[in-house]
Amino acid sequence: MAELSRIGISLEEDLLGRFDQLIASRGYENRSEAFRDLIRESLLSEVIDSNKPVVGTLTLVYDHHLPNLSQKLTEMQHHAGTMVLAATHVHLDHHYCLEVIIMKGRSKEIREIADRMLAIRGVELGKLVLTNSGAALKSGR
Ligand code: NI
Repeated sequence: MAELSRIGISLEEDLLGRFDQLIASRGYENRSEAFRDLIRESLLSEVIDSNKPVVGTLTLVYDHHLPNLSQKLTEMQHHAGTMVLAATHVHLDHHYCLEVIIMKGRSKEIREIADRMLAIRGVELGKLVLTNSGAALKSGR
């Protein structure tokens, strides 16, 4: 673990009270870990908005009875080439399939691919989560 620095923060009592309630409801055991996570999140959003490579996890739920839908999604993944690291398919029930597609690349390109997949008729739910290894947060790379 990296060397720790101690800092003091001044906050309005009311704000601190609300923060303590929030972190307790999320299961944090102390403020330090909650602050660290908030800082990491802010730094990560900077990385994501930059041109640096990130990892995207796209979750899709779609009706596989619609003609050509599965093939269309597969074709788009082949078209994205090496950006797609892995894809997992789960048959949810008689109608619906869940697919999780893990991609690596620039956030703009990952968002474009995700938006195109989400816009296809028959894709009923979906969400893209962008993240990275955290290495870029530590060293500023
Ligand atoms: Ni399926």
